[in-house]
Amino acid sequence: MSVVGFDVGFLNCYVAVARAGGIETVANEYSDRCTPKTDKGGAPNTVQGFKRFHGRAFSDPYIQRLKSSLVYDLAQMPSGTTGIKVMYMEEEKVFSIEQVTAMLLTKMKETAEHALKKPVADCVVSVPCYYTDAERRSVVDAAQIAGLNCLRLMNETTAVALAYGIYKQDLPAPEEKPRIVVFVDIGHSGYQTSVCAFNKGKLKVLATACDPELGGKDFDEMLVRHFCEEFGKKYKLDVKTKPRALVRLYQECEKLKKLMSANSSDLPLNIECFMNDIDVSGKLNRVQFEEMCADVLGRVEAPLHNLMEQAKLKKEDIYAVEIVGGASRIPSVKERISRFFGKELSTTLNADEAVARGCALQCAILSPAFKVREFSITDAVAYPISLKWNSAAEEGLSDCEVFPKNHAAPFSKVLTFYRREPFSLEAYYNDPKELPYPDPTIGQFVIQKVVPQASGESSKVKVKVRVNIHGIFSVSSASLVEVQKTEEGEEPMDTEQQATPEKEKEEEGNMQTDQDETKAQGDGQKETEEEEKTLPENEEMEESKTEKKSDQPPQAKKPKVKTKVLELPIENSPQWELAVDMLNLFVENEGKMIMQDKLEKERNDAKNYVEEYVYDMRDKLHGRLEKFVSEQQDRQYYKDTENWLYEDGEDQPKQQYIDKLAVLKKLGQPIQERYIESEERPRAFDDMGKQI
Ligand code: ATP
Ligand code: K
Ligand code: MG
Repeated sequence: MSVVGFDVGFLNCYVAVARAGGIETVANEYSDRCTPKTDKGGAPNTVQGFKRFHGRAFSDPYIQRLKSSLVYDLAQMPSGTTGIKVMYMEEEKVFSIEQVTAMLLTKMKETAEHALKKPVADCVVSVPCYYTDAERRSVVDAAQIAGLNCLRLMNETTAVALAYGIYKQDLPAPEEKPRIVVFVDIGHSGYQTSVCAFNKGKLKVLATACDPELGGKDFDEMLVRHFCEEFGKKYKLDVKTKPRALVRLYQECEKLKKLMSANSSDLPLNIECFMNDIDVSGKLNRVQFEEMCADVLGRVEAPLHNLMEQAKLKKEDIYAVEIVGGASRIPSVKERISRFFGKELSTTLNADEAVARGCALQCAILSPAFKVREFSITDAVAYPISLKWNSAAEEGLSDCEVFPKNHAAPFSKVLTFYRREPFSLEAYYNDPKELPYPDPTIGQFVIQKVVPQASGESSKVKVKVRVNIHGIFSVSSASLVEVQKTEEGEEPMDTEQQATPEKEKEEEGNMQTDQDETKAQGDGQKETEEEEKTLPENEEMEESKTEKKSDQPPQAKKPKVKTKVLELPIENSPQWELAVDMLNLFVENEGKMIMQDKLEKERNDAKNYVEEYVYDMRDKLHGRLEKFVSEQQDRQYYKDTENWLYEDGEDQPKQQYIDKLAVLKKLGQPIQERYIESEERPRAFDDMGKQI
């Protein structure tokens, strides 16, 4: 069984694999199966930067705003979600975001398989901690399309925290005051922070705060803007009109930005034949760079404030501030963070690899095949989640916050309703202004097959809601407690008292919790069970309690009654969920494309063999084999094949190359044989001579 972690970055992706000796990271590139389909020339030959299109409607203002700045075109999928126009096998196609990410994951999977020399299925995939449910579900689907078994979607900052904590020998004992560490990850597209409490063998995420739109790309943007202006004045060039030039300018500006992190002196930017055959040049130093990026830099502090406020921590409580992510290397970014906390920053983790390594470590913990140090990870809910439902008493909508912000995750809770018929629950994020996302809906969940008790009373329905190991909310199960008549034929009493004794505790409140998730997954993680104390304003519960009290005083003696628990079917309709038949189709298509890739690779290999053979023979035919060519047309045949490879032979079916190679070898063999014979003959005589 394989143990693999995937960091799917906006710009850079990393694969980490676990071996007996430890975790090893393998960088890799974006999938080149498809190329961007666009009428904007000069596009790169891979599709990149699509990480933020998961779980979003095509009409989402974020998507619409980004559309014009992309080097590829977007399209609306039949379901309303976002797709990408690409060229696949010289044909224009639209792939859904799940398919595009699946292609990337397929490539990363192959990289891992190559490193481990065995098939890979189990893995942990990173996502930004600010991803919503729809975004997360979309990534889980992508993993499935790629034939992966994603054991956990792991928040990037949590992966970093695990990579930090698991090897630390000096963490406070479980009963001691925890060590509080802040993690900052600034990548190309996003800025994430978290604050975690560490004790021996465990970490708990206390809070997270992010700016999903602040990253290295914003600094590139400022540089590009600056040089567009400068080249406009200096060379009278309108760079924005030439996409190819613009793409090159972005690349050069990114390089310049990186150089600037190590140098404070003037640095040159030169691009030959930039536009209209003009060479351009400019220069910049760090002070100027920081001036033009003042607005971007000004956004570094806000999430840190937010983080500390949520966790109700003071700067003195912070043991260390660990920074990772490529853009955390920018000196002025570091300075801002360091100044905020009033302390030196720690860079004990590998800035590029920490996320992938953390994911691989989590995969190792979850994998029964791998023995690692016990380490429990409690993550935090990123956005407060509420449920609303139609009140049974027809008094309109009721609602209740089931998971407040920063609530421990994974986590399950049980809600109790008293109903006579099927009912529906709507889950939503109750703080829309916090959401980097226009629609607060999480999904609709219909609890089906609810019937009244034989007595005509409402049935007690227990609904289990949870935030699972991927950080995704769901209504995971529902059951109805059916009260059966006693043998003596007595009418049963109120439901509260008929509960089995060990269940009684649960029913004190109408919301009860247990952290079954990790247990269900069998990952052996021990997490402290918590009891949820808050009672939601559940009218039904209140009503039925009052009813009960008036009908049957609780102190009445308990009759012998039997209860039966019936599992109820739930109809789940999460927002922007990929329909099952679509998912299956995508799985099938990915399989076909993997086959196609394989065929294409074999075809290429066959072509390469012809090429190699021809070039090898060309040299030899002019060298040591020269005098063994009896027929001049043989020599001509090699020449012709060489030309053919550049013309018709450029793009032929695999069999053509195999046949060609066979002919070449057939011609070449007698020549080689004559050569060997002439070489061996004198030697054979020598040997014979010695023998005599
Ligand atoms: P995200 O986390 O947003 O999905 P990512 O994981 O692909 O993106 P990283 O690989 O962490 O991003 O960081 C890439 C960014 O870091 C790029 O903008 C890159 O230019 C920038 N970067 C890398 N090295 C340096 C450096 N030495 N100085 C400044 N910026 C750098
Ligand atoms: K990365
Ligand atoms: Mg990253």
